[in-house]
Amino acid sequence: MKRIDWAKLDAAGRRDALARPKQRSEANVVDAVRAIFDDVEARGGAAVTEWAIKLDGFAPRRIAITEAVVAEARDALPPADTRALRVAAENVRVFHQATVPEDSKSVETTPGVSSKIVWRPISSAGLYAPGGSAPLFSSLLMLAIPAGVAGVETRVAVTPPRKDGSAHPAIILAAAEAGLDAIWLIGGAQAIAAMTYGVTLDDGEIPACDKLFGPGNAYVAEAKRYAASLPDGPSQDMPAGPSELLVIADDRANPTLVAADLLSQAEHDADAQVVLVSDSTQRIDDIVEEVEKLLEDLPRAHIARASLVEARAIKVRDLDEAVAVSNLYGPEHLALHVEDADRLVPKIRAAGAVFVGQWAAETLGDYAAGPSHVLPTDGGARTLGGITTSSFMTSMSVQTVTAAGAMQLAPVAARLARLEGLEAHALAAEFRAEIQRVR
Ligand code: HSO
Ligand code: ZN
Repeated sequence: MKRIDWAKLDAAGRRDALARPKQRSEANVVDAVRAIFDDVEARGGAAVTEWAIKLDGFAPRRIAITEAVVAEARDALPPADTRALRVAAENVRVFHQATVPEDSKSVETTPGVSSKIVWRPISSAGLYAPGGSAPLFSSLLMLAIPAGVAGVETRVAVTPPRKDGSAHPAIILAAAEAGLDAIWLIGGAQAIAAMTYGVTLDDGEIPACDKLFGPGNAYVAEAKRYAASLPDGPSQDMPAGPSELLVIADDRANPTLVAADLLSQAEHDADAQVVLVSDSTQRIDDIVEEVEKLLEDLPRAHIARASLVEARAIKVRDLDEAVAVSNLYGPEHLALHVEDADRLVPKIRAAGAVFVGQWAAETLGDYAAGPSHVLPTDGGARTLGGITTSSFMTSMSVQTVTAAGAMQLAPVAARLARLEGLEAHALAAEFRAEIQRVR
């Protein structure tokens, strides 16, 4: 871990200390994604199949989530795994059902002029669950369940095939828990291109989706970004790159718990971003020592070590300064290992998810607390929230006007229209008043 004394840095030094390394959107990634998209646009399903075989070794496969398929997946796992998955799914469902955005009250701004905001589900959502070195069936739950609760009619779920071309049984069970009727085994930019243009494949159709969701590697992130830039293309949820965790620890923080939390994100990815901020040099020393100790027995220590090369331990003056550092960084996850952690929450302005106090392990949130773990990275949390049911919905204003309301507001609108030089606008307002006067 790099040790940093915040007090010794000037503004530029502080910015550098919190900078995320540039690793994505490198020219080769951009070019590769462009080539795939251009090919899929021109040749459709044939291109998708060829790219999938070339890059992952297998043609895209649709697995229907039938009773037989689910039973087979269940048999392949210990019953305790199936039960744990069910508990997680249930918590995610309950949380999202309770947090569906509600239509606003109707607001009368002028007598007879009333408006409200109403929410509607989007029609189709493309859901990407990453594969890579670990099958992230949890990400499938965290996307597909909120989408289902929001009422999205068409949920298209994709995930890369395993090395042998199959799906992990937990992916099948997660799809079943989320009520999906199928999951497509296809990953990478080719999967995103398929959901962007809509393609016909040997196993059926992947429809063009209105919005694309989910974390992924550099190619997937660039593919989503590119898809969203296309005229009439799908929108995307957020930049979701390698995992990030910032821990604020005071001098009473438990070094083992903090170290375990830091390693839990470092083990995701060599590019994972881990930041420790503390007002106690002694505690930083204890935590760094504990990290080394725990690393010895971790199966993914090589990945965690690679991530820790870029990790930072920042000494600050006090906890207010720690919060300021965190707000500047805007971490995907923020863990508060401090006494009376509740006290800090009102000061936090930028984080995808906040874990309050030593019992709130990020791991609990990653799997089973309820809120979605699909969250913005790369500083996105400064302006964007993570996935909620509202991510799968859109809102619109509904404006209702009585004759009396039109009479009263028409002169105001007409004047402003003429001020902007828009005569037809002015007439559209004034006619409303005039037809009432002649009646
Ligand atoms: N921490 C990841 C989510 C995850 N953790 C999936 C375990 N599995 C999101 O940044
Ligand atoms: Zn995680």
